[in-house]
Amino acid sequence: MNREYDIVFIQQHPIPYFGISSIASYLFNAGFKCCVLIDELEKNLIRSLRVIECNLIGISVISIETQWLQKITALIKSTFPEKYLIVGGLHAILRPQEILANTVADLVCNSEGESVVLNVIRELRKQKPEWHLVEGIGYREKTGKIVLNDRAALLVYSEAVIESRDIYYSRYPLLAKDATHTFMSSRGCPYRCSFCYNSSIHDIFKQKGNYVRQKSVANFIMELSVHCGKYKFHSIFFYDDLFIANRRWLKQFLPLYKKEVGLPFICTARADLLDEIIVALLAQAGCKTISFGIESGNYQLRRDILNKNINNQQIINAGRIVHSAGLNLQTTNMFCIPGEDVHKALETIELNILAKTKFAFSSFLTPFPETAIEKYLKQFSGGETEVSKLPSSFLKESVVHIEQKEIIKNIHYLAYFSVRYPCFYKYFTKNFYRYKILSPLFYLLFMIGALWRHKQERNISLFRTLLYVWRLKNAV
Ligand code: B12
Ligand code: SF4
Repeated sequence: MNREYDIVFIQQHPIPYFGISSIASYLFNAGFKCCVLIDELEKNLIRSLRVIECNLIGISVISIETQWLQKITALIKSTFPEKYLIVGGLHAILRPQEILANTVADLVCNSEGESVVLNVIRELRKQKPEWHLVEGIGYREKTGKIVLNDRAALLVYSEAVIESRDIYYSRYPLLAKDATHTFMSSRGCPYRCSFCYNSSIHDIFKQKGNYVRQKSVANFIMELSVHCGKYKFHSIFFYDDLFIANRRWLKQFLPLYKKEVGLPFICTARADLLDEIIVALLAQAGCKTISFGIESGNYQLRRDILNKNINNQQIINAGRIVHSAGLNLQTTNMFCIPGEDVHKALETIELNILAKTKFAFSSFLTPFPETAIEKYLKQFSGGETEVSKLPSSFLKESVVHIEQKEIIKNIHYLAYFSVRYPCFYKYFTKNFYRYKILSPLFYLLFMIGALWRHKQERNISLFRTLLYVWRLKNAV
């Protein structure tokens, strides 16, 4: 039997997306119906679409997914030429023109999707939609000319809307079985590290409200409690860009969280915002792991190239505070940064060891579209980042040209074990990192380290870890 919806969302990877969940909750609150199809979980996406009665299809995309987007839009449009296709997501916000130029989508959403999708649905109910009236979209005129309307105002969190992931779990119960569920209390981050989307997003929405927003404590506690009441899981990962950004909010939230929810959790932080008081509050509320970006062990690179002005001593102090409170420290690090040499790359391992990092995550610096680092690298290579040339994962390959790249790649592959076991660093890494021929072996070690880190951080069995990684194999 056909089911009727106002919009069906499509995404590539088998994980609940916060963006789609938020739009779905907003629509539900306004009396509209939607559902989601995950390409990697559907046996035959087109067949699934056939049994859904819906005039509007919305696809979510980040910059690394543009090839998938081209393929999927072409397939859907050739099968259902009468349906409207709207593309949203971070890449649509960053490069809306490019999406309309390179795909057969009818509309692009250059803003946050909540109010935009609502207005698009309403417009489609008119006999003749007037797309020039809808803020936050781009479209093609009959002549083929691409028109981008003004961006829509940023979402204001409403107490009436409780974000829910039922749209996912009703169709894919398997997703609800993850041991750790992720939540976001906020959008954006007040800082502008050059490699992060926050370095450009503030300017994009300059006239449209404050990009950094947080749900009220009451609303977020309600969201967590409703979710915990419905689904069984062991721990929470607060996936906010910077969970500890607002100290006052945190001081209200943490005691209530302990009382009403009480599950162990991991959260994101910045070394220069951590002190004994905040770490103690986090620990009392059930925090087990704090994650912050060291990025590079070299202060000049961190400050001048990455625009993260936190000095080594602040990082070491923060790490020690976390450690003394009995919590694990997880750090994010990057290699192949312009100006980096082997010596500076090794400093990254050494600073992590000094900060007593337990789980070091590392990747290659990747110039994602419209970030400040992309603009910086343009000066060397000329031209914008061609998204089709971005590596499908920033864990294996680097697109930045630096002299000692092949050796630095080895240091990255060995980073996890080097930080976790300083003896391994002293006796193995330091003796072998220069041998390019050993790269495949080091990459294998990197993958084993990544698995092990995931298992330990979430305190789950190896079997569950393998299942999770297998499911997300195309997204890591
Ligand atoms: C969760 C997450 C993931 C998830 C899900 C990604 C997703 N598409 O949502 C997974 C694990 C799959 C993932 C993977 C990767 N990620 Co990621 N991820 C995030 C993270 C932390 C949160 C995304 C999020 O939910 N944001 C909050 C919601 C509310 O915002 P939103 O998604 O933009 O949604 C709003 C609008 O875009 C719009 N919208 C969204 N979808 C749709 C659909 C329609 C139809 C419409 C109309 C509107 C619309 O409305 C939404 C609500 O307002 C972000 C950082 C961040 N804070 O955004 C990084 C981020 C998106 N990831 C990033 C990267 C680099 C990756 C990886 C490449 C990393 C890697 N492993 O190599 C991979 C890519 C995998 C692949 N091969 O495709 C970068 C992307 C840079 C870029 N320009 O694309 C980010 C920005 C991190 C960063 N700081 O730079 N990621
Ligand atoms: S502190 Fe983290 S989230 Fe904030 S801009 Fe820097 S990298 Fe992005």
